[in-house]
Amino acid sequence: MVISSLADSLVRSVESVGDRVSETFFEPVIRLGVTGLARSGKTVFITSLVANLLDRGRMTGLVAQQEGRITASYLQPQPDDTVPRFDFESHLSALTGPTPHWPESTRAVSELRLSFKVQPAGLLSGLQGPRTLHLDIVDYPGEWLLDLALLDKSYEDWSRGTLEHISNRPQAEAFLANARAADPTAPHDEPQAQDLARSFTEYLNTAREAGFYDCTPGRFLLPGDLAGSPVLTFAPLPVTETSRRRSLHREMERRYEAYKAQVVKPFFRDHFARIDRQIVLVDALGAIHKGPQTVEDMRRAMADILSAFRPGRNAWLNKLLLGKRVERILFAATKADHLHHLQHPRLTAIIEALTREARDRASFAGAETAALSLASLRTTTEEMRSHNGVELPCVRGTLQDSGKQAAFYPGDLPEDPAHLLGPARNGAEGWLGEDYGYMAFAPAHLTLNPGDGPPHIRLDRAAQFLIGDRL
Ligand SMILES: Nc1nc2c(ncn2[C@@H]2O[C@H](COP(=O)(O)OP(=O)(O)O)[C@@H](O)[C@H]2O)c(=O)[nH]1
Ligand SMILES: [Mg+2]
Repeated sequence: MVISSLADSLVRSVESVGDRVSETFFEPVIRLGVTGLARSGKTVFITSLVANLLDRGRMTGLVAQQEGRITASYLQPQPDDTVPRFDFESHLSALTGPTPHWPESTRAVSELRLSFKVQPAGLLSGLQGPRTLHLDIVDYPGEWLLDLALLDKSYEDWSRGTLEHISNRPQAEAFLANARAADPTAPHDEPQAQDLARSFTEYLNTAREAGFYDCTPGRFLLPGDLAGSPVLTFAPLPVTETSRRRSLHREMERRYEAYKAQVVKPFFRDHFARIDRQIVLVDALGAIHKGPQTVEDMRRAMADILSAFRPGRNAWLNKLLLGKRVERILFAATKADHLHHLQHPRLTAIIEALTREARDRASFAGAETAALSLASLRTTTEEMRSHNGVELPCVRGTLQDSGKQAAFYPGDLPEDPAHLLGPARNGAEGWLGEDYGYMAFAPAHLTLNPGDGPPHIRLDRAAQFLIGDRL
């Protein structure tokens, strides 16, 4: 059972503190990055993955598990003392406790170390004892990868591009009026700077809620402990020529540069550059429900996010990586428990098409890529229901809002993903045929058998792709 093995793993983690230092030198470590845009399902994914790697009854798709070679797995103190620990225990008890609920959203990077004792496979299996492998899982917001593009841009370029890009967005009206009213050549005035930054941040948040994904600088949305500091107190301004020292323009520029140097670069240096394997989570169903514009916007954001994995694109990053590559990247459509399994291949085809460009680039750069659809936590059961004489493949679960049970048919995803992505690319206002529904389900009450983690869909296949070759 999850709870007992949790207690057990905590005891073990205390025992093992003493020999941590020697371990790190001789025992291999895989750093797994978990990213995706806000609400794509990162926290739930890591929580369920770890729970299912501790109690592996539902992980038959993980070959080492199938072969009975994983003799133990346990949580350990993570190696990076300055990174917050991923709060696995609280998140798991939210999902699997007596009143199951979704964990609260997190706002920053966090990390967790899970270690395995594994019996070697093949010829060596009888000769060697078990070896130890550490899996460091790093959770970070996908929005932070979008900031990579800022490194190439001066404040003027960024301002011009941003103002142009958002000029037609109703969410940006208030900020744009503010920015137009400001005189960038006038002396810097802190209340005015704060006012501009505030209305720009408000724009970013409302745009994000309206379904736009291209909302950078990323840390404006998830400020964490930087909230209110000067590195987050700037905004794009209509600047034409260089202004005098101490002008609003020059101070905004200085802060923009500080954001790049003190927020963007440290993230890439301390976290991104050390990743060996990566999973990118995508809430494709949520975007499809919102409509073609959201789908297109998400496709672009994915392409931008993934260009970080394309070495050579950015000179600074290239130098930092020194030839190190992410070896494997998995693109996963999350929350597949909203669909009957008959529709899963179509969802997978959509995620493949959505990330196509990015996947091609990554594989040119030597990273192995794959796409699949998964549910980190399965909240539904499947059933067929007849409606006007047609049998519809539905899912049934507990509705998040009312707590009532309901059967749900989200609509028929097209066999050819181009039927969705084409109209999205061409700027269609709505889907031609049908609308795609979306229902928020609450996590189901669970009674887990000993040795089983929480129910999921294809989490084991994801784990096999990401770490299976090293077990
Ligand atoms: N039905 C279902 N919903 C999920 C699943 N994973 C995430 N969700 C939903 O998506 C929300 C955001 O997930 P979370 O992991 O917090 O996203 P994050 O912001 O990327 O960390 C959750 O609160 C759930 O409502 C899943 O496997 N199944
Ligand atoms: Mg999260």
